[in-house]
Parts: sequence; C-alpha cells; structure tokens
Amino acid sequence: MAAASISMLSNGDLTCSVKSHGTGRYASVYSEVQNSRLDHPLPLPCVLGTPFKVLDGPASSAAGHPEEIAKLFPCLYGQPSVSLVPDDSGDVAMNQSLKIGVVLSGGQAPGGHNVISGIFDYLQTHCKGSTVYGFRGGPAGIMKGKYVVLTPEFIYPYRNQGGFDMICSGRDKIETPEQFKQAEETVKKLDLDGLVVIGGDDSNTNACLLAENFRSKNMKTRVIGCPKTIDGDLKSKEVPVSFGFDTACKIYAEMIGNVMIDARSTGKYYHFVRLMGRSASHITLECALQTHPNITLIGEEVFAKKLTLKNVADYIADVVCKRAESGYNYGVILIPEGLIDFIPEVQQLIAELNEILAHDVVDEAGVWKKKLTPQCIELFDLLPLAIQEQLLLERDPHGNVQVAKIETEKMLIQMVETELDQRKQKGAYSAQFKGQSHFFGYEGRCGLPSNFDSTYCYALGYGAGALLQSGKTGLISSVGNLAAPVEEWTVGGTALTALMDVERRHGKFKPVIKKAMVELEGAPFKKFASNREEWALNNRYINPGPIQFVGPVANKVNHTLLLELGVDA
Ligand code: FBP
Repeated sequence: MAAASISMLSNGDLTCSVKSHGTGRYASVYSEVQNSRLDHPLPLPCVLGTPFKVLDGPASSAAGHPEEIAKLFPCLYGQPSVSLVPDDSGDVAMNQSLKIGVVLSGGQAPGGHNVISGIFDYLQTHCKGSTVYGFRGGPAGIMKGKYVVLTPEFIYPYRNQGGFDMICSGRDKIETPEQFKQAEETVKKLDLDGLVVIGGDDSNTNACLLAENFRSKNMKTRVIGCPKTIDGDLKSKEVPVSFGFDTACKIYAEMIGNVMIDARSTGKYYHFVRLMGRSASHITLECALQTHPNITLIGEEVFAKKLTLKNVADYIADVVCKRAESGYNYGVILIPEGLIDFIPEVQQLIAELNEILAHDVVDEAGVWKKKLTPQCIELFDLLPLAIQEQLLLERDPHGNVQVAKIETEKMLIQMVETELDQRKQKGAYSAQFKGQSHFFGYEGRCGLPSNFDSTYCYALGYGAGALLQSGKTGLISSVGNLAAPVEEWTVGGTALTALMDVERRHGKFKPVIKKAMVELEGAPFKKFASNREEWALNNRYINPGPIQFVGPVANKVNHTLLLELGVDA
C-alpha cells in the first residue's frame, strides 16, 4: 500500500507530509529502518483470510465472585466467549458499512498503531464505506468528543511504528454517572456502531462497564477490548499475552546485555537495573531469561517469602561477597519496578500513607507522621530521604503510589553499601563495592514493534473488526495458538465478565480484571529458579543485541510466552 503523501528524501529518509489533523503538526522524518517497516507485510491467521462464522462457546462465568459479577453486569454476565471458524456460507453480514470509534488507553505499548491498522483494514475489506473515528488523548477524547476521522493516508505512516502518537493516549477513566453520560452523548452524536478500547486491565474493565451501560439502554454501540500493556499482566488462558510485552522486553534485554559487557570489561561496578512493570515482575523475569544476570529479584517471590527490605539487601550482599571470593567485583542485578510494593512491611507503610495522604497535607510540622503506627515510623525513618520524599508524592488517578518514580535501585545500593561496610569491619568482606543505578522504563514503551507484536496486534485489530461486524459486545479480542505459525493462530473474543472478580472498595463491590502476577509454580519462574545460582556465581551473561526485523531470529517470540504455552524456549 502506498500513500501519495509519503516521499523519499535524497538521503533515503522518508518524510511524511501527512498533516496530523487538529494539531497542525506534521509527522517527523523517518529513519531508514522506520521507513523499511512501513511496508513490512502483516500475515493474517488463515481464518481471517477466508469466509468465517462466529461460533459461541458455552455460557461463561467469572474469575471470582460470580454472583456479584452477575449483579454488576446483568446484561452481559454469562454470555459466551466466541471463536471464528472457517465457513463458506459465512454467517457474518458482509459489506454493511459501520461507524467505529477507537481509543488508546493508558501507558504506551509497541504495536498499538497496528491494532488500529487491523481494525481499519478489516472494515475497508469487509464493510466498505465504513468510518473509523480515532478518539484523541485516551478516554478523555470520548468524554470530550475529541476525535479524528481515520483515512488510509492518515494511518499509513504509523504502520509497524512504535508509539501511540497517531491519536495519543491518556489515563482518564470513565467512572462517574456524568462521565458515562458524556460518553453516551459522543457515541450517539457519531452514531457509532462500535467502540474498540485498546488498554490494560483497568481500561478493559472500563470497556466492559461501557458495554453494559450501552446494552442496558438499548443503544446500538457495541464495545470490544484489546489487551495492551508492556507489563504483561493482562493475560488468561484465552488471552495468552498483552501486546507490547515482547518488544519492550527485547529492548530492555538489549540494554541489559550491553551493561553486562560493560561490567565485565571494567570489572568495577555492580549495575542495579530497575525495570518497568508497575505491579507484576513479568518484564524482569523475561529479561533475566534473555540475559542471565547475577541477581534477579522477583516481587512475587519476595512477597511469598515475606522478606523484609533488610533481607533483600542481605541477599544481594551475600552474592557480592561470594563473587568477590572468585575475584568478581562486578555484576548485574535486575529489580522489578513494583518490588517495594511486594515487601509486606512497605505495603503496610504505603497503605497507612495512602490513608493519611487522602486527608492530610504533608507539611514541615509532620503532624501527619504521628498518625503512622510505630513500626511504620521506624521503617520510614530507616529509608533514605529521597525514598521518603518519593513515597509522599502525589498518587496516580487510580490512587496508586507512582512506583515509576521510586528509585528502589538507589535505595538498595545504599543499603548494600551499609551492609558490606559492616561485614568489612567484621573481616567478612574486603573488596571494593561500587554501585551504578539504572532505570529502564520509558525507553522500551515506544520502540519499533517486533515482528511478533506487529503481527499479533494486526490480528487483534482485524479480529476486533470481525467481532464488531458480527454484532458482539463486551468481549476482548483474543488471538491464540501463538507458538504455531501465524496462519494457524486462532481468533475469537473472550467474555470480559469471565475475566472479572470484585474488590471491596469503600464498602462497595467494584469489578476488576485481576492482574496476572508471576506464578511461582509457572514454567518461566521455574526455569529461572533452576538457573539462578549458576548465573549468580559464574558469568553466564547473554547479550541478545537489538531487535531483528529480518534474519534467523526475527520471528523469535519471548521466553515467557513460549514457556507458558509449554514450549521450552
Ligand atoms: P499500562 O498498565 O497502562 O500499560 O502502563 C504500564 C506502565 O508502563 C508501567 O510499567 C509503569 O509503571 C507506568 O505505566 C508508568 O506510567 P506513566 O506513563 O503514567 O508514567
């Protein structure tokens, strides 16, 4: 597909003269690699290339508290998940034009643009004359009615490109009755047949609430979700992985591999690398499987073993001392962003601080501090000043501590230094310890999507188009059998209510899609655990290098997904 608005500069760079509607901004000049990705072919699972029908599965239940979910979603609860199967008679009405809105919600994840391309291409092929509206800036775009009409020329420069800048994203939630009303007004004004919400667990919960709301009012607008988040914690049996995880991990693994070679080359630093992943430690675990660092902390394990901060620092110091005996005074340590939230004593501190910050102002007088329990005051005072300040920062819109802003890696360096000094005084350690801190987070969220993410996202979007055309609502687009060649991937939709449980908040049940945490009995963790001692004491570093788009490893999928699918990666 070529767009007249794309032109080549004399140096081979691509310039996109497509105006980004509404902002008056022009898309940037592309590098040769970006340029080469524009026409990267996107194969589809066979079922999407043939006439198909949508097959209903058995009635669904919920991930937990089905009676409560049934009360919260009276229209949608129990509806079946569906799968697309080839069928020459094709029961899906073809060529009926549709009006579809699409929104990107939450943090960026590589591949989002391809989901939109997939939806768009499906409608162009199967529902000629359709219109696709891109809501700008996330869910706020729906509430404020801010959108752009997507055209082939508008979409083309974003194919297989990272970022969410085609329509941008946001973290607003549609929660209050007024906000639901605003959303209703927008979809009515645009006469939308469907809305695709591309987001994480919170956004897909929101998508389900919207679907229920529209259905309960007999509105024609149907809502389909798509699983997005680099964190990899929106997954289930039917939704094997969220998009973006594969690319982000590969980018971080490249950076870790480089740091490893640097560490080995100078032999003088311990690199403490904190990796994004607000709650679950999937990214850290996957990066460990790709690169074999000396120490990897997994939040879920720290929690299961009820470790304290001091236990964690001691564990690192133990490995540092053992490595020193072999003459290694360097190493690489991976730390998940959400680590401190897994440490029971810190959880308690954060919970007390959340409660206090909801009502009190943090002032010099420190009146607020007296409201902490004695053990929390003790822990708070133990923490370095910078960490104390970070724990007191403003909460995110969901009321969470902004873990991305807490520099756990620096705190651990300080704590390990203190511990090693004490060991030195006792004659138990005599080497030099120098820590270097890193945070790899935003660097991985907008990279050029790997071949896997490019193809997976396109299939998710194409599948979402098919679900909407067949009149479905309250489903999350689901593409499975991912260890097989693309042609054999399965396509369908999973009932969002089937992924839900409830949480008790402010005396009321709130529906939530439970985050999928690292399973300590799961194959990825077991593989890591069986190797960690070897990786700790010997140097088994692997430097995977940059993401490859062509060549023998271009289509390699991340270890976590393969191991979870029963394939030894
Ligand atoms: P999503 O769950 O919305 O995909 O975002 C995940 C994430 O990238 C986390 O890894 C990180 O903690 C957070 O976003 C950072 O948020 P922000 O972009 O608002 O700083």
